[in-house]
Amino acid sequence: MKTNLKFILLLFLVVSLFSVAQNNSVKPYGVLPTKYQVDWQKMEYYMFIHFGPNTFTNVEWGNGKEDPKVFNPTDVDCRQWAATAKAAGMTGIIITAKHHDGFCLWPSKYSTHTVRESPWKDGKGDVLRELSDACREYGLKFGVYLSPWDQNHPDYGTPQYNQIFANTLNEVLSSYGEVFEQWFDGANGEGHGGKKQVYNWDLFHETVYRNQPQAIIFSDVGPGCRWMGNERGVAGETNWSTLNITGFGPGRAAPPAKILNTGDQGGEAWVPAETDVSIRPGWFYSPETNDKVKSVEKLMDIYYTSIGRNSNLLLNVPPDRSGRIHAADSTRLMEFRRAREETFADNLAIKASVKASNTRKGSDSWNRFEAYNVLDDNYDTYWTTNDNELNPSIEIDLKKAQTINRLLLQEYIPSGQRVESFTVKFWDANAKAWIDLAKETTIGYKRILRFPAISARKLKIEFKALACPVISTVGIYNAPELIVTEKVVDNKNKIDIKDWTLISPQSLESAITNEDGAYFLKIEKNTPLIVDLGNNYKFSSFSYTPLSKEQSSNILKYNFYISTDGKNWTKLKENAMFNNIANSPVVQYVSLSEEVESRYLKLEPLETADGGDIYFVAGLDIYK
Ligand code: FUL
Repeated sequence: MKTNLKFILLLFLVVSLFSVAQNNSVKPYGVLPTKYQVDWQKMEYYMFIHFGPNTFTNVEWGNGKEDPKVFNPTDVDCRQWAATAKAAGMTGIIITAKHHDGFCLWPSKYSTHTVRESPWKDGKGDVLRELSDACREYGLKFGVYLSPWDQNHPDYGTPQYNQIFANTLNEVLSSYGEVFEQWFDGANGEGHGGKKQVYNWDLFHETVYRNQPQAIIFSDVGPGCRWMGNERGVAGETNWSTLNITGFGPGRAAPPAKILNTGDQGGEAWVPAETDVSIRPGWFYSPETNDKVKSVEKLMDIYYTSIGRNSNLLLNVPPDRSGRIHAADSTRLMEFRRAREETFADNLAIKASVKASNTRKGSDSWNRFEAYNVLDDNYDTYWTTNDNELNPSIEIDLKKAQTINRLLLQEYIPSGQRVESFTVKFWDANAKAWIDLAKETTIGYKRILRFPAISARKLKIEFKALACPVISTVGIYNAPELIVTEKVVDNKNKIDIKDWTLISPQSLESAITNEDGAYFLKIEKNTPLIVDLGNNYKFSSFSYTPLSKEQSSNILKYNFYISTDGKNWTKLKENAMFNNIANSPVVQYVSLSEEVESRYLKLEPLETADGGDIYFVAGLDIYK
């Protein structure tokens, strides 16, 4: 009996070894994505929703002390969000179930700061229920953002809070069906009692996987996918899906933003990049930004610098105060979809022929590793070479000279990320020579190159790979010029002030700086900015424009004063904060509690975003 079993096992082993040899399958290289990570990467483009008390208060970070009654949308319509996402060509929606203010968009058992305490639907509403149902109805995947930083919870900053947060997570992840992505914000500030929390990430991760084994966990360092280092939508041109994670963690323990932007070649874990960026200047809705929705050109740019650079795109579209996606945003999303469709409508590669410098031999009667596999629409068919071919090339013949300006490449990532660099050349029929068109580095799941239109019949792509390349797709396009449909409307409420003078610092000339074509003031931190508007003006909000570069010496904490005579000052904001300015240095709008009248403005910096002793000002404006 025993011998029989051994014999059967041996036979099985021989047969399977034989079939591996016959198949001549590609050996995977380096760390690999899980099946769930491959499925996630194929989702490419999905919606972020920031919604909560901040929607109503014009701030980016609430402080947890807001009255839950401020959350009072008149017409929440999650089906409209889902219909918009679907029509925009998106594959899912991730919602801020709980942001840093601690407010829960569902009636959580573990908090007293939730929709239940708000007037919305007489406290009987549940945004997560409505949205998860709507996602199912529209065939979208559903994901949640939960901030461990909680400025409302009385236990934040104590050892018991970690378990409370795990319970909160458990509640969400067991109540609303399948969750494709769990978004963990690394922000870790002070809570109620002025204390910070040491997060128990192991406990949080275990809670996610127990409920949702397939969920992709986002954080600065994964494990499912990673932040790509900025909120501008620009992933690294070189972008490895692999990252060294030992010794690093989310938030302050994260690797430098530069590393998150490019990943690590040969990194120890598969942690692909996700690009999160907002369609408006801020993450939350504000009426001030209705005319600042990103243009189609900007969104197309972001498409190329995210999805076109081996990253998924999580585009934030914040619902307005009624609880619906504003027409300005949904119109733009549809224009963006049209622009993508027009760009990629006609893949000239489909009608082309291709030959490779080397092709791996398969066992099948048709060779499943042939180069023509790169020309079809099927991601799961690919061209590959013999194991020792690290510098092979393919030549594509378009059959006649064609005008082209885009090239799309995809590696078959279940076999790992293998291409280190590649060169694209085109055949110049007059010169009778191959001319260099582009020299680039990584490909990964998807890489799209833009270049000025050329006329070419033949293209050659030369690869330099760490292991024989496995190329799933080559697409060649002639993208039409973008027709810009939007008009840039000036902010109607902005007060135009012509005859202003600078009182402090004393000289404008000594403070002004020009870097990369942008003018801004560079001032010592203990010198306040004082402006004489020349006349008295009535206004009810102001804005500070920082230098638009992450982690700069922009103002983080400040006092703001007004005066009619330049001597007696009224302090309107004390120890206030331009939240999230380090990662997202966009114009900061500040509403005042009532309309005021003043001739002089004083902005007194208390702390800068990088802790430095100077601060930058690119603009200070007032609004009706
Ligand atoms: C950041 C947060 O601090 C912002 O408010 C926003 O939620 C963004 C997506 O992540 O870390």
